[in-house]
Amino acid sequence: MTDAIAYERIGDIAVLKAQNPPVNALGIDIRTGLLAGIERAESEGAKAVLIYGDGRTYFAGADIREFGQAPKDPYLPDLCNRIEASPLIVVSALHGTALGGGLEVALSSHYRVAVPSAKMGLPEVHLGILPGAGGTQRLPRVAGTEAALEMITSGRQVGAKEALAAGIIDKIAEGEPREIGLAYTQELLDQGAPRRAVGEMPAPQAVDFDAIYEATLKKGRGQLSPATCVRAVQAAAESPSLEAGLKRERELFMELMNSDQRLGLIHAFFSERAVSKLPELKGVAPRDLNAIGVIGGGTMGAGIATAALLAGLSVVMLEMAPEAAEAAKGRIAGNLKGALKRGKISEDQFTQMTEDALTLATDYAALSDVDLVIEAVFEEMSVKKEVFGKLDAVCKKGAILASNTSYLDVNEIAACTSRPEDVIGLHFFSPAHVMKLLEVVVADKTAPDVVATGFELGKRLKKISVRAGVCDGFIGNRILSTYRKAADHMILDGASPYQIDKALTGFGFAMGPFAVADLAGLDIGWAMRKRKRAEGMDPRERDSAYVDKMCEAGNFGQKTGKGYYVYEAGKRGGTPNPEVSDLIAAERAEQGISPRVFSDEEIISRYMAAMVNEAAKVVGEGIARRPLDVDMTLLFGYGFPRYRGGPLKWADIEGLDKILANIKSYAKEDDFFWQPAPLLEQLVAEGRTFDDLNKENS
Ligand code: T1G
Repeated sequence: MTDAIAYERIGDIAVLKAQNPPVNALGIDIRTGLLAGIERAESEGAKAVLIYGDGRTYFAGADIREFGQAPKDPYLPDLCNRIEASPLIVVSALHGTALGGGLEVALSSHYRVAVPSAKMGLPEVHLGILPGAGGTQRLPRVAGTEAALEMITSGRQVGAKEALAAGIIDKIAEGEPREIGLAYTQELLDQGAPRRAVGEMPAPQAVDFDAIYEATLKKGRGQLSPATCVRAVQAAAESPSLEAGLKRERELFMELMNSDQRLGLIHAFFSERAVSKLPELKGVAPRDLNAIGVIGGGTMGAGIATAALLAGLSVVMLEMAPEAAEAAKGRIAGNLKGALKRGKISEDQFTQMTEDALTLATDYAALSDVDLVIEAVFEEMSVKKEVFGKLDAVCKKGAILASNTSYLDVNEIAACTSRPEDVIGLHFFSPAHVMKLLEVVVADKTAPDVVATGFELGKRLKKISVRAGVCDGFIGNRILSTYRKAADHMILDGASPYQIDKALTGFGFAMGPFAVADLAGLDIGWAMRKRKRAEGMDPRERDSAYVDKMCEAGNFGQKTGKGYYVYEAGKRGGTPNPEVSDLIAAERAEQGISPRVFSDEEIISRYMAAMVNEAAKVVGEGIARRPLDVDMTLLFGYGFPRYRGGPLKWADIEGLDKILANIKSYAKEDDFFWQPAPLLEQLVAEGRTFDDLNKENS
């Protein structure tokens, strides 16, 4: 026996308790312990076996950290078959989250009881794989084909009630898993209940698997695992035996296990958890965080206030005039009504948030007692300085002064206060109560406990918080402006915005850069180009004015009904705006450019090379601490396809030497834009990867 599984005998029942915190992952020690426990129970004449998990949960799946290593015997699929084949009745008592291989162990047990709060599911699709220990064969046998297909292709967790109704579990009981497990097992023994192997149940009904496969593939936008799951469940319905179905499941599992998408999605899984863990914050306690102030009740300010209210914080919303404050409240109430409609909050909670937790104010004095203030006013340095000057005068000692600026220099903002150590950037993404990303922008003098409080706020708001240093555009917007430029250059040289958007949605992005520009508003980019031109651009930098002409004509994208695309009321998406092609043709003629043909492959290579190169500069300069910080920023703030793991994970898989070679060949046309990042050249020269840096800096 291993320590991972404790063996105990209670009467006729052999009790196997899993003790592998934090989530009883089914690593080698657990698997070895389970097999030894079953064999011991059988050899010592027990009549039944009870399996349950110590701590916060039943098995939450295979040990993902073992993926990619040489598999060790006993293998999970074999262990599940062995449990099911036991002559004793085997009972699993579920609590916490019985997920993936965990639910598969439960399904190979003969009976399942759960506490009311238990959740269960087969989320393997989210890791780019499929349930590989019999889940695609056993779940449809107990829950039916459609229900199993929905659970497996979505990876959704279901609650105990829904699981009972679906036939996944047999009983719900209040109490500790050990107690309800023992009671139920004894009840079964007293009733003389038979062994009941799910695998011996009739094969599930066949459905139109081809149609479901095609629909799932389309919905996956290039992600393979959900559609591959359909083929595995199809094997359950169409195979002559369980063994044959399990064999097909294994083949499909290995196909996905050996895929780049599996690498990308598992990188995303662990990076999502690592990104808010900074070595420099070890042992640094955050400051108190109960009441916050928000200045500016526009879309961003109202979204930030909404996120804070939903997280249980009290909010003082400061506006310049009562009407503006009421309008802000209206926006916040509108956001909260959305949460009410989706059942995220109750009517009472809605009222409590809008009437008690939210306070409107027009006088800065109302902010004198809050723990943290977030400024979300007009993106102009002089306005920011005026606001921070006033905050410095009224806020209590120890209050944190944060700016939601998306570009401006947080050091310069901090310098206009007497307490730069209490100033930080908290860059939310619109809509702020929906978008998961939060850039925590650390200025030169920001105190460690202020940084820790920024991350604490992110955790409370259920954000993915990423530490960023101060530079123009921090991590995300800086990299965005570079790959956007690469796209603009391709348009000047012959590509069309629509071909570029199509190539990148084919690559997995939810939207292409030009559809995104229309969504965000073309006036934002216009203001930025005007600011840059006023500051003076390097003459070697390529520029194009055709978009400015669209803006001068009042076409700002979705909000004006026309931009790169034309938008009809009530219709999703837009159709290409014919005026754009004319403007581009005129621009090329003016710049004396003869357009050439671009393949989708070249468009993606150039776009991604620009993104990876700038990201390598951002990491090289320490603006981002680790490559995974960049990956999470692009995943949660810029629609980068999760199954590719992020631009730097993608680059590792693609091959850094290949990307550097591309950059060097593009530099022959434009050596001002295509300057290889020193870090990229260093990694290629040393034969190292961005993942090596992640490991060295975590
Ligand atoms: N393996 C290894 N480590 C795991 C793990 C797992 N399955 N699940 C969680 N952890 C670590 C996690 O990295 C973190 O570590 C800590 O536990 C707490 O997790 C054949 C092959 C269970 C709902 O996909 O969804 O079975 O950061 O911060 O928010 O079919 O973790 O502290 O060092 O997320 O309370 C299928 C994955 C595997 C479930 C808990 N199972 N886990 O959430 O805590 S594939 C999954 C989760 C499989 C078979 C196949 C969540 C959770 P650290 P946490 P949480």
